[in-house]
Amino acid sequence: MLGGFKSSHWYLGLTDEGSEGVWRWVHTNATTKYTAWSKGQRQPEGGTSQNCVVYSYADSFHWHDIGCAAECSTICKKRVQ
Ligand SMILES: [Ca+2]
Repeated sequence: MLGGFKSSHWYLGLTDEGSEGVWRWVHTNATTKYTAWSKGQRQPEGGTSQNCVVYSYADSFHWHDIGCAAECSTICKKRVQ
């Protein structure tokens, strides 16, 4: 069973590590056309120290930027036949 931060935050595969404030999908390098940043917590807020995006369960699955070394779960895409 997962616990703590890892069970409440999931990496999306979106980062601004290459250029601060320019959010790109790691699998295509394309900039994102859609965002769902948390408005209540004024995201993104982390500057150069927070370059990866997670869904936050505690914030109705809105997006937060966090440090890329944080231990979170991941979401994977798989083709179903
Ligand atoms: Ca950043």
